[in-house]
Formats: sequence, structure tokens, C-alpha cells
Amino acid sequence: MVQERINFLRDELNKYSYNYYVLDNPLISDFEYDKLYKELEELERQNPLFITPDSPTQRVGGISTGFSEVRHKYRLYSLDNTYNYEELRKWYERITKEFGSNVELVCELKIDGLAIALTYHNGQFVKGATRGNGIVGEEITQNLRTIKAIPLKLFEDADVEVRGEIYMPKTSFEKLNEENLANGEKPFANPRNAAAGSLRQLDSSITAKRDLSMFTYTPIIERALKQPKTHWEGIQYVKELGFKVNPNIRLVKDIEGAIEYCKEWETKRFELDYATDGVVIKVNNIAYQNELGFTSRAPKWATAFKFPPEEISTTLRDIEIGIGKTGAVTPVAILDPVNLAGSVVSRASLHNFDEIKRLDVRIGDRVLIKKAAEIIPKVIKVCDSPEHENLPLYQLEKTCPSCGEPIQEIDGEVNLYCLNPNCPAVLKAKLEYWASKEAMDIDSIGPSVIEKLYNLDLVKAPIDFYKLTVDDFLKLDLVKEKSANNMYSAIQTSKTRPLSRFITALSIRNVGKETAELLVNELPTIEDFKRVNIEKLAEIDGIGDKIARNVYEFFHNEHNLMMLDEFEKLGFDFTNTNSSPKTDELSGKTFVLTGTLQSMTRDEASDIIKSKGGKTSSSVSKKTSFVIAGENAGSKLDKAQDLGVIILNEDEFLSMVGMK
Ligand code: 0OX
Repeated sequence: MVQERINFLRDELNKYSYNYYVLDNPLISDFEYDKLYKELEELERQNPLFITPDSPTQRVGGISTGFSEVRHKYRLYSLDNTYNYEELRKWYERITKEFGSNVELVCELKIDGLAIALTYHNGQFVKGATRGNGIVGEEITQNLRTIKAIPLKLFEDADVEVRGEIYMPKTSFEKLNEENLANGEKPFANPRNAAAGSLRQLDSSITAKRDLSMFTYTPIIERALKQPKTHWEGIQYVKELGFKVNPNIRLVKDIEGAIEYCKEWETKRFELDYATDGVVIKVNNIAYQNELGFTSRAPKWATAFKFPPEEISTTLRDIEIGIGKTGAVTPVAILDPVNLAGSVVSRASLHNFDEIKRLDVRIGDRVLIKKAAEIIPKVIKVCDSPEHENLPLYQLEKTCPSCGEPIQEIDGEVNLYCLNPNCPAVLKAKLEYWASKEAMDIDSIGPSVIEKLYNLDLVKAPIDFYKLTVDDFLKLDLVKEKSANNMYSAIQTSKTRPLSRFITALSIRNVGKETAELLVNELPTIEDFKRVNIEKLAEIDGIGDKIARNVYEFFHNEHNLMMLDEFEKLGFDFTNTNSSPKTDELSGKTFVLTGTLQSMTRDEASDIIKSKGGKTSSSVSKKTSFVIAGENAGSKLDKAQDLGVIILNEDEFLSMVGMK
């Protein structure tokens, strides 16, 4: 009896949830749903043996300690893309050459979310993973189970893998950001980041509270009642199995039909409550797809038309001067707030003062701003207007807004600098960089804590972090015992970071993470840094004269040497070079990475090389063993060709390191 009631409630609730979240067709009120849900919850509590994994009460799991890596059964390929209709026609021509004219195409909106893969066994959801690099992703099954548009059980007892895009509706994103701001938390930059942040929660009850959904777009049917012969049929079939599919998908006769679809959605997309960044066009016939196959990174049977990057005009109200950790002065445009690509923008990059001169930007101008792939928008031009000529020319600041010292030029550098070593803006920027992920990675010490510590005269230089007591943190407003303890121990932990991190954190001009690693490879102890001369430094592969001089000067400055001694006395472990590779198969080989890689970032590729005993360098020379060239590789690729250095594409590199 009870079991029957439990089964009945479960099936009813699943039906209502499916209608609401997948079909967007509510059948009952929230109140009625909640009433049935509570009844089921109570019955299950009394009869736990009758709980099944597909019960709506079983969507939220526990807290996990981390996400494990999973190798995808089928690789998740990338997509070739274009901003241009002519290229779409050329792509189609190559296809019709093989199969005759009138090859049917399927057009889908390209959802700007996170690609994931879901595995179903005997109709049950068993595993969900992020795309990762397309070969290996992260297992996030627990979190995906909380998403109501993802069925826990299919309408058929089938074995399938589906891919799709997880997204957060624009309205939910705005609401979440309002809540974050009200709670003093950082807002997300856009719905995509909000969805990604929600999926990366270790506590699945947090993911469950976020309004996430999923559109399914790739069915891989391993065992089921039907085996679709076209992509269109496949999409209809996954709908029958219980998945949510974007309603705006369209079957067209040829490329002109697809172009019409792109034109239509270029403007209509702003009416949608989810972010889209283009149209995916796929050959409908699966036999044709199989014949066309894949390039090293993408299917030949699909391509993406990307919507042009959004641009919008607004008024430039002011130009603020930012001062970086090396004293570099960077101008930032302060704008009348405008909505651009789904987020409100009130600041934009102006790069440097040469750029201001080139664009002839004047305060009060109407300017065009653009957001492409990068998150920070930039000013791209001044809009024509009769007022422009009457506005005063922008006058370069002569003194640093933070310390009042003169702003200066440095030979051979585009940037201008504040060279006052005691400038508060420079000191704070150095402290922020010291604590950042890239450098000493002191979790919980962010810019606002640093501002407070600085203003209370508790920290003026990185060494001061290590003299703080728990009581010092309690002097900061809003800081309670628990977070004071956390901050204190995060600082202590950072003492054990490898030497390359410490060298990075020092903010030596032109010495970033990668250069610091090159240096530590050759100079494994801090004593080596103190002893080495300029000539020896400049001989290190990837280290030019300028960097050699900066490093030498840093380690021959009396104040800096005293500071290093102090670090050592405070218990810093400079012996941790962390350069011992896991294997030595690439030992003696130097790699230069150039262009955009598809399956990983350049930093990740560089980590792989180092873990196998190889070295990376930022410039190509005769000593370079291999250049790995990604998309849009530029002058480094040309130089490699000139010097006869071996050039690898991404796939060749992946094969070399055993990842393909
Ligand atoms: C999307 C989307 C992404 C099929 C072969 C490579 C990509 N973001 O909406 N990818 C695909 O297709 C795969 N379709 C989509 N609709």
C-alpha cells in the first residue's frame, strides 16, 4: 500500500516536473506540487527501503571533496566557426561536391553555456561530466542531478550518451547577482560564468538553488528501440526519451536556408531569456556525417556562424588612471553605464596613452565600445559628432594620482610609469599580486582585505603579511575569529610555495610566472640568484637582455637582499624548487607555444611539458626543439619556419605526450 502510494507520488511529481522544466508547460500550481512533494518526502522518511534513485527527493546529494577526472568515451570535438556568410557557402560547396546539391542542414542556436556529456545506462542517468579538453573532463554527476531539465530516468530503457549546454536564464542571472551584491559577494560577469560557478560547487545543495537548465543537442544512441538516420530524427528521438531540446531548431534545404536562419536570429536572439553567440549548422544525413568525418579538432559536417561581437555607443565621462604593481600607468575609460552583451558596463580599457592619442579620445566624447571574446570591454573608436572638435584635447596626467610624483617614460617601453617605490598604489598592487593565485596563492586575502590592512598600517610590504597575528586580523571590521584564523593559516601555508612562485611574486619588471619558471630551472636556489651575473642570465633560453638586467638589479639591491634574509628567517622554504618532473621523456627539449589551442590553455600545455621534464620558452631561437602552433599563430610560427624548427599542431603534440 505505502509502496504503491510512494510510486504513484514519484511518478506524478516526475510528470509535473517534466512538463514544467522540459516542456515549459506547467500542469499544476507550485502550491499543489509542494504539497505532494512533502507527502512523498514524509513517506520516504518512514519507509527508506522504497526510495528509488529517480525520486524527485533524490536530486540533491551530499558534499563532495573534489571532482575526479573522467576520460570521455567519445571525444567532444570543437567547432570551426566563421563570422562570414561567404565562408558558410564555401563550406557547403565542399559538401555538395561530394554528395550533390540539396544536402539538407539542421540549424541550431548556439547556446552560450557549458558543454557537458551525460551517460545513461538502462535508461538511468549514471554519469555526467564537463567537456574539459574534449578528451578528459571532470565528473560532476551529483551537481547535474539537481538540474530538473536533466531526466534521472528516461522514458525508455536505453543506453545513450547525450551532449548539451548547461545555461542560466538571463533573468535568473540578474536575480542571483542582485542577491550576491546584497550579501557583499562578488557578482558574476555574465550568465555563462554564473552557470560555471554554480556547477563547480562542492555542495550540491548550492547548485540545486541555482536556476540551471540544459538544451540537448547531440544524441549518441548505443542501444535503443530506434536508430536515427538523420540528426533531425535524432533530436526528435531524444525529445521522446525525455530530454529538453531548444524549440528554435530548424531543418533547411540548403545553405541559403541556413543563412536566412542566421539573419533572422541575429536580432531576434535578444528577445530570448538565454545567451546565444551564434548558429550551429549541421549536415542532417548521418551517413554523410560519417563519410565527412573530422579534422584534428572539429567535425567537417558541422560549422558555426558566430554573431558579430556586440558594439554599443556611450558617453566617456572621465579617464581614470590605474597604477599597476610595476608602477605602469594604465588609463581606464569611465562610461555612462550601458548594457552590452548581457552585462552592464561602466568601465572599459583604453590600453595606454598612445592609444588615447591614436583614437583622439576626449572626455565628453561619444565612444563605441566592444566586447568580443574577452570579458573586459574596450573603447574602439570615437563616434563622429560635431561636438568632438569643441571638446578639449585629453591632457596627459603629469603626476601620479596616488603619490603625486611625476609620471615618467622608460626607454623602449610603451607604458608610462610612476617610479616612486613608496607609492601607495604601487605598494597595494604589489601586495595584491603577492597574494594572487598566480603568485603565492593566499586564499582569503583579496583586494579589500589588503586595503584594510594597508590603511591600518599593518601591511606595507609582502614581508609584513608574515608578521601578522590572528589578533591583527580581528582589528579589521567584519572579521570574526573563524575568518581571522583562516587568513592567518593561509598566510603561513604560503611559506611553502615553490621558489618559482616566490620569484613570480616579487613583481620584478617583465618577470611573470613563465619567466620565473625558466629562471628557477637554471637557478634552483635563492643563493644562485644572488650570485649569477648578467651575462649568465642572458644566456638562459627565453631570457633577454632587458629581463637579465632587471633580475640582476633586483638581486643586487641592498634593501632587497635584506628583505630576502628576513624571509628566510621567517621560515620560508626556498629549497622547494618543485622542478622535479614526474617523467623525463621530454628532458632536454624546449617548446614554444603560440596561437590558441583548442583543447587546453597554453598554461596547461606548459604544465604537461614540464611534468615530462621539458622546458618552455616564450621566444623562438635555434635552440628551440619544437614550436606548438595553435590557431592564429603569428610571428613565432614564421620565425620557426625560417629557422627550420620542427612545428607541431595541437594533435601532434597531444600524441607526443600520450594524450591522444
Ligand atoms: C551549442 C552547440 C554546441 C556537434 C559537433 C561539434 C559540436 N552551443 O548550442 N555544439 C553543437 O554541436 C556539436 N551544437 C550546439 N547546438
